[in-house]
Amino acid sequence: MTAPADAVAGQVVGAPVRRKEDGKLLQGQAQWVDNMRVPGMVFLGVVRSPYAHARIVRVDVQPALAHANVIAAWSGADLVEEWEASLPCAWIPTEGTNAPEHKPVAVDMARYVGDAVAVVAATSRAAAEDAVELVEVEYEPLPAVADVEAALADGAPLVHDEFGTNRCYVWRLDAGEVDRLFAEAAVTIKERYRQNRLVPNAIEPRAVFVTPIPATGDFTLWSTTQVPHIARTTLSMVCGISEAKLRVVAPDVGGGFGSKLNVYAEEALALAVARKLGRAVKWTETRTEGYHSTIHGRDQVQEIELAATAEGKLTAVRVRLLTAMGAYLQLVTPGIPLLGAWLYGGAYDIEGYSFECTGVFTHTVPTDAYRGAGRPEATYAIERAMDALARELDLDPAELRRRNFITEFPATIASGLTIDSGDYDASLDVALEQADYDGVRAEQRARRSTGDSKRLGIGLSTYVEMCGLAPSAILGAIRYSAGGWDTATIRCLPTGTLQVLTGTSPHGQGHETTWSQIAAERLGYQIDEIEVLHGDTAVVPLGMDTYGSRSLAVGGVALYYAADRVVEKAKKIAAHMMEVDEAQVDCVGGVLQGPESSLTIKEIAFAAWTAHNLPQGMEPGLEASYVYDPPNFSWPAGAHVAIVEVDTETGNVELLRYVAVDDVGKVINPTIVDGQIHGGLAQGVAQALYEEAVYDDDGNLMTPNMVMYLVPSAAEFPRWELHRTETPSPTNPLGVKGVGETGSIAAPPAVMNAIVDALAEDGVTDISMPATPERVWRALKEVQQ
Ligand code: MCN
Repeated sequence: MTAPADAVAGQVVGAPVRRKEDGKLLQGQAQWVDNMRVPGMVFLGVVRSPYAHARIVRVDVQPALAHANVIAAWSGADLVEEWEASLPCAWIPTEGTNAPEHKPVAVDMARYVGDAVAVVAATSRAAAEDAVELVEVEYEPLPAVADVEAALADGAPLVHDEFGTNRCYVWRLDAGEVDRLFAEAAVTIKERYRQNRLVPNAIEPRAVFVTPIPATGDFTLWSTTQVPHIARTTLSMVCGISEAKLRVVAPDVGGGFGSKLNVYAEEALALAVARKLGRAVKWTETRTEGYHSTIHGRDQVQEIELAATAEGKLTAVRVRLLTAMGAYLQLVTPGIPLLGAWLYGGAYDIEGYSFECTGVFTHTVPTDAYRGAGRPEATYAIERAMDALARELDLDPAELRRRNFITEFPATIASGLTIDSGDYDASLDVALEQADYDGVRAEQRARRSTGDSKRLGIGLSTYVEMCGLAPSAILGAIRYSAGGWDTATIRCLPTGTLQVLTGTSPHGQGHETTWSQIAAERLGYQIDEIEVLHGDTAVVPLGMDTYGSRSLAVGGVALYYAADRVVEKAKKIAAHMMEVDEAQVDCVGGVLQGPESSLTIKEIAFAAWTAHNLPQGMEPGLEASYVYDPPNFSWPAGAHVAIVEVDTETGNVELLRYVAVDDVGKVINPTIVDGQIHGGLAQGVAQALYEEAVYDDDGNLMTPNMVMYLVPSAAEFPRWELHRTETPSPTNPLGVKGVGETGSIAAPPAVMNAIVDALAEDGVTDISMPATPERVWRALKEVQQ
């Protein structure tokens, strides 16, 4: 794909440049892991527990070995020597956290439906699938628990006997005199919400392909991962392979939404089997297998209390969470609720803050990062509670928000972090105007007065979130095991093209385009002259990958600073070539202007390559790198308005309109930003209206595929109405904030507030997500009794 004609140097940042990535995706030329083939490769099949909790009495792989196309098969016990460490959990929030050992294949006990108990290697995928059925496993089923509250009850079946409890950890954050503020408050409210468990549904299922070189002990692991760098470090530890001998490649990756921010059993397994057999190994999940083995999101019970004056000025917020870990701790499972821990006060100025989160083991698929990770949960609780408080005070929810917005920036919030910049009133102004708030309220009143069975509801969500993960020192303080920096290298090639190497690992976010825009503008290249390389530890050895809407605010800023270094060196060379003082050379849009002549960066790059005439002692070549550790998170915010029609006879909810006003600081590419918001909104509305992973009391996943788990399509959504306000972030020279998760963070409370707003006069004050017609209908029946 070529860039539009207007995408020339100096005008590129902020332009709606078409995505460079899309040509190969649309024309079937992408490189997917599952398409890779080499001679002699074998296919893995994983035998998974059908029980949520069962002792593994006996595993007999002999019947599978008798299959003509089966090469090998192993029980968990057969493989224990392969593991030098547990599958990684990089975030143990407290010293006393109960962190279980986590082997890629269970040995004595299966702890969730889907837990791996044996592995087969066969010459074709079909044979591997057949052989999985042939392995004989004798289980002793045990009682299971799938619900966080039931898991903490006396006598609940234990997920890990050795801890004597299902409590994983308790983490607290307290600021200000919360008890006093509650005691003195004119009004207090206490709400209880449930975060439905969600199944991430990336278009591309998970897959891993390992090619070993037995003679040298080298391995290349191709994975559908968001985190090739983290995978290399951690898998080398799990499998006891020198990190220098392990290359991890994330080729084209078809979405992840957090679910591929992980290091999975199957990746370790493929490595171990490749080592054992000395042959290439492939594993690709089926969708149903993925529902049972790829992490889930959310699953939390929330209790939130607000204290306020009679005028509706918030004084304190108190929060208690029970969060499902699932059966094991995956890469960042226990840390996910902590990513929301600072945000339960929302965009509001409060004095006292108390947060407590209890992580709870259940016999279910482990939870972990899913788009928004901790911030959708926080935003949901505070935004729903604000509407509850507005009802209590008989105030308009927009007015209540205005009375409480933080207005001075940078703002150190009660929970202790500092919001970089914002203008929350401005976003709300645009949102209310665009939604025609007063007009919709008038129509709502009119419908009520005529007793229309189709009620109108309008819901707000004035969110703020923290992304751009993250200052390494803060990550260290909250016991995350890695840094939050990222890297960029710019290599000016002699023939007038540019290579940009980034430590981020896009899987749908369009980094090749936006990184090209940043480099083009700084250095005077055309978009098509720039090649962005990523996702291969042999090409970009240092990086922290893509999640937490961090890539632009960290990796993109690293690129900006690397460009500074290129310019710095180019100036020296230009001054030398022009025979003037360096101070007399200026660089604008990649042109080095001296007093009498000018040179482009491309010309300097060629001169630096020939190295015929460089300043004394200067290294040849024009290339620079930068490792950037951000001084703060980035804090996008905005105001979203959902307008719904609720049919009181059937319980059906129709989302009529959705107006989203987002402030993500300066925008590099408005088309990509809009696309990111579209996707996030779709997932946020899906959480509110459609999606829920349901477990029965025995720990069986009752929604094990897309027939039972309702992933909406574009047909279910209205045309998203997107608008922007802009408060540049002062913490980075691009002025940018992240955008990748804003939609999924803001949307659920906007939609649910709209539904409750529609039914408030009927007496309905809460409906759990997803607001299915049945749930809405039942809520109405309950209040009518
Ligand atoms: N951008 C911009 N201007 C801004 C902010 C961002 O032009 N002010 C551009 C960036 O340059 C980048 C894109 O928007 O091209 C997203 O940037 P950013 O907000 O930094 O987010 P990341 O690139 O770090 O992506 C991670 C984020 C997360 S956490 C999830 S989950 C998510 C998401 O991105 N998963 C996605 N978006 C996704 N999009 C797709 N297609 N697939 C996924 O799995």
